[in-house]
Order: sequence, then structure tokens, then C-alpha cells
Amino acid sequence: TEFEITAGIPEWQNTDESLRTHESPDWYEDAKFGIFIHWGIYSVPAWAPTGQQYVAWYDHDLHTPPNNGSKTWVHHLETYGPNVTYDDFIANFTASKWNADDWTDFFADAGAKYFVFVTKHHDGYALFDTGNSSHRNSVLLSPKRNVLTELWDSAKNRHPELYRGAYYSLPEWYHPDFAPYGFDAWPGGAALNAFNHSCCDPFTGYVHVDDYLEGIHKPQMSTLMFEYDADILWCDIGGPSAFPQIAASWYNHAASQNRQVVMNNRCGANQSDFVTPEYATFPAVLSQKWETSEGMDPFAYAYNTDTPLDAYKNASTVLTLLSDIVSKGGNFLLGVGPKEDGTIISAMTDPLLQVGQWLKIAGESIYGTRPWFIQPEDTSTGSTNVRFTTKPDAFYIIALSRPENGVLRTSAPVPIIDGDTVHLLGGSGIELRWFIEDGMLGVEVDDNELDKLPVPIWAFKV
Ligand code: FUL
Repeated sequence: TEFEITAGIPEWQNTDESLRTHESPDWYEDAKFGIFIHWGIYSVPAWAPTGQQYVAWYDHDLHTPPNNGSKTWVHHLETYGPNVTYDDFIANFTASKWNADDWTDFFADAGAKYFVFVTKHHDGYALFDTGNSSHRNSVLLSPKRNVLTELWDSAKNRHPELYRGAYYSLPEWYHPDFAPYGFDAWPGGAALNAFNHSCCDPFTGYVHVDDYLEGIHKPQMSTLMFEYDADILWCDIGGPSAFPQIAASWYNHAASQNRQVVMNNRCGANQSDFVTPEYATFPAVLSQKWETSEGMDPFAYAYNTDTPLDAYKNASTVLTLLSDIVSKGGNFLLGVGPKEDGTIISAMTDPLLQVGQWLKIAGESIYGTRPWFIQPEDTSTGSTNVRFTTKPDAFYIIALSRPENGVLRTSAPVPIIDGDTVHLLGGSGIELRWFIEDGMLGVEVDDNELDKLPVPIWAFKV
């Protein structure tokens, strides 16, 4: 049900019944591809055992029993010695080479239609002005800049077509005022609780609040929703949350501006607009919208110096994931982790710029499409590995493997009838001969055509 403004009457109410009718808007269904940015204090040590832990969890892993014996702790001790605490890294979060325009240009050049910026991760360090609710932020401490404002302004000025998303962690590992909620109240809380947070380091910038939801969530989330006008609220962890109290006014606020907003399933509400598998995909269309997130890194969203350069995803891996996800009704939120100075290494940017080139040529097979009613993964002998997407007036066959011997072949049911034409997006524009043989569709396409694409993924339009 699309929202319709009824003059003067607030459309949404803070009841489950009302809120449950909210769902992901068409623009979000159409956008398909977003960029996720994890950047903060953890980008200073920028380390996790690659493929095993998240870099953004550095402070947590530093304190994980048994007796601080984690790989992160060993690494920390060897690299910095016993007297350096996590918060000592704050001063080294410099953003010294950071210009928000470089980022937003890059998002657009990579072909993303939206981005989601981590405004506060579990370490409680906010990248925006948290006012009286906390002094633990980038404005007061380091790099003494309102990072979110700079990023938002750049996007608004240079790329107003990009939708803007705010990631926000509901819990903070070490906030002294969790009571009466406590870590255990959050999903995964027992694991978080593994660290006896009253034992150790002094943490910088916390302001005492009487109630965590009232004193932290409400003002901070309101800032993101009503002042920054986030299009996407990408909460993390879920559990106790002030969000349900402000959801209806957010929807009404957005509607009054003629916008439609979208939120994920980690906001601590009884309903959500999309679900969020991490480093995983669903095998088929779901009744609810879904979005896969993962980093360019094999297993981290933030920058990891432990990851060898050749382990980052290349352009065809990204496009394979994107095509696969989109063919099954999902969106793909792909993470890049900038260095503490704000630069992004070329092992992450180069492949994504190639992805952007491909999408410029063949993006009509991705953006704005809907899945076909079956989602084939045809691995039978002689088949090309294909995915399908559709539009009202077109059907797309995306080949994830190179058609062999000059013919794309698939036994999956393609809606093609006499008189239909087939051509390769980004090819020379010629009409390709097609035939049905032994129940398989064949499309003749020679190497000259296939070699025209900047990334070895091929979208055929029927
Ligand atoms: C998770 C977090 O714990 C990770 O660090 C990361 O931000 C991911 C997107 O969500 O729940």
C-alpha cells in the first residue's frame, strides 16, 4: 500500500496495526545497489584476523576472554604494548585526507543508487553532533569535524539522486547507563556481556543519562530521522529501542516532504521494511524485501590491514553477487572501509569503478527490474550459468559464465516466442540468432561481442 497524503490528518499512528502496513517503497526496490561505509576509531588499528572477525569489533575482541587471549589482544599487545587503550586511538582518527566529495563521486561512479553511513557503531563513537546526549563524537574529539554533515551536504549538492542512509547501533558495548536494559536485553547480549565492562579502561565522552532509550536513542535517532532526513534507517542489533515511539512521526514527517523512507529489521520494532542477511543471500524470492550486506573484504566491513590485497572482491565477483541477489528479489549493500585518513585503497575502488562502467552499459538489466517467477541456477551439462530479471517490456538473461563455443545455452524456461529479438547489452547492437534445441535455448554470440564488456558478465535482452 503506497502512502497517500490525506490533508491535515496524520496517516501513521504509533500502533502496531498502523506501523505494520509500512513497507519498502518502490525507489528502494528499484535501487538494487548501495554502498556501506564503516569508518571510525576502529579504522585506526584497522585490524582483525582476516576472514574471522570484524574490524569494527576490535575493542570488543580486545577484551574477550579467556583472559584477553584473543588474536586481537595478542596483535594489540605486540603492536602497541600494554598501555594503549582503544580510546587512545581517538586522537589518531585524523580524516587528514578526507574530502566528502571524493566519496560521493565514487559512490555514483560505482553505480550505487544509495549509501549507508555508519553514524555510530557499537563502540559508541558518533560521527555526528550528538548534542547533550554524548560527548563521544567526531565533532568534539577527533577529527573535530561533523563527518555526517559533510558527507550529507556533499551528496545533496553533487549527487542528489543518491538516497542517504544512516546506520545506527542501538546498543553501545561500554555505555555506563545501560541499566535497566543491560547487554543481555539485546540479541546476542550474552556474547557482548562476555566483557566485564566495568573492569577496565576509562571511556571518553559519555554523558550520564537517566534512561538509555530516552536519553540516548530518542535524541540521537531523532537527529538522524528529522534533521538529517535519512531516507534509510539502518539500525543494528535490535532489542530495546526508542524507535517504535517515533516511527509514526517519522513516516508522517517524510510524507509531508513527499518522501518515502525505509527501515531495516534491526530497529527493535515489531515490523520492518526489509531483512538483512550478512555475508549471506537467500536462495529465492521472499515475501519480504531483503538486502544482503557484505564488505569488499572477505569478512569485514571496515578497513583491515590483515587482509591481503588480492583477497578483495574483484569486479566480476561483485557483479555475480549483485546479479544473483537481484534475480532473487534482494538488494546488495556492499561495504567499503576507508583508512583513518579518509582515503580508500585502490584494491577496493578499482573493481568498483569497473562495476560502475559495466552498470553504465548494462545496468538496465539490474536497476528497476523484478525477479522472474522462478530463479534458476542451471548447472546442467552444457548450460551457461544464468540469472533472470524482468521489466514489463523486457526479459534479461544475465550470463555469469562465458557462453562456450559461441553459444549461450540454458534449459531454464525463458519466455521467448517467435518474433522476439535478442541482443547483448554493451555489444555492437546486432540482433543475435536464437534457437530452441532439445528443450534448451541457444543464443549465438561470438567472442568479439563478448569481449566488448568491461567485466566478464553478460546481460542479454529479450
Ligand atoms: C553487525 C555489526 O556487528 C557489524 O560490525 C557490522 O556493522 C554489520 C553490518 O552489522 O551486526
